[in-house]
Amino acid sequence: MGILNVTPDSFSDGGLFVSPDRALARARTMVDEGADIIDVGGESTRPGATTVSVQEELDRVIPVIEALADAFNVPISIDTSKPEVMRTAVNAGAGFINDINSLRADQALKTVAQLGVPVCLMHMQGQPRSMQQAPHYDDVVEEVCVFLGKRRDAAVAAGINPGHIIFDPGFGFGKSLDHNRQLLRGLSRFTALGPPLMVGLSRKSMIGKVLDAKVDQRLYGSLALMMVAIQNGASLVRVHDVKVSRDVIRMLEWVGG
Ligand code: 7PM
Repeated sequence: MGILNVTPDSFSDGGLFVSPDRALARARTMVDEGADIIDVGGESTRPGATTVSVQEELDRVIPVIEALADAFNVPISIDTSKPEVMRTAVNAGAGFINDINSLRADQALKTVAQLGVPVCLMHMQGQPRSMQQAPHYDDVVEEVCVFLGKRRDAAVAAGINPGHIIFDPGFGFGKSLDHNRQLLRGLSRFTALGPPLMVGLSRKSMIGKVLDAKVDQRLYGSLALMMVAIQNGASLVRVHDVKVSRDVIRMLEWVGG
């Protein structure tokens, strides 16, 4: 899954891809490099970020989704927590919902059940604005497992097809460096829950902390963690750098599981 940010304050792309033309060009590169899904996000979820209005988010993402749907056959994912944005995005051509809030917004479960598209349920402790202030767990792997299981139960109870559910432990979302490390080491516990597992590790601050590296110096660290995640059972990876990630995956496939 290639990341297409359409937020002017996006932490690593510097808001370069706001206009539909630029977004389309960036998406074309990722498709050519082997992306299977393009994840379009218009709501910054970085720690400390403030919220965006429904209208502002629609204005950012809908023209881009329409242009992508017109230009490519690649599935489009909408990265949002807002039911109105989910609905409008799917009507504009998106076929996948990526919700860092795990459909906890009012009407989100019902909306996705009606739309009938696959959905990624991600774990987050707290809210983006404050989640990195003092993340706490007694057993992070166990607590994330329990959370995802509950969200799956809520989704299925709301009428979402169980086969449409994907899990994501939410690296960096209300987690300390050591919590992220424990999640990576314990990732196979999540695969055992059933749904396919997605991970987002690309350029995240855990890499910056370990390597003392700014966001543009985190590529090799991202690839290393992605490889660990795949070896521990992840089947979807959300990345900025599609070509090099593809190379790593092809080499892993060549070795064989
Ligand atoms: C800090 C934390 C900075 C997160 C930036 C981010 C994920 C996601 C994002 C993820 C899924 C980023 C983000 N991360 N969706 N959206 N999983 N499913 O790195 O890990 O782009 S936002």
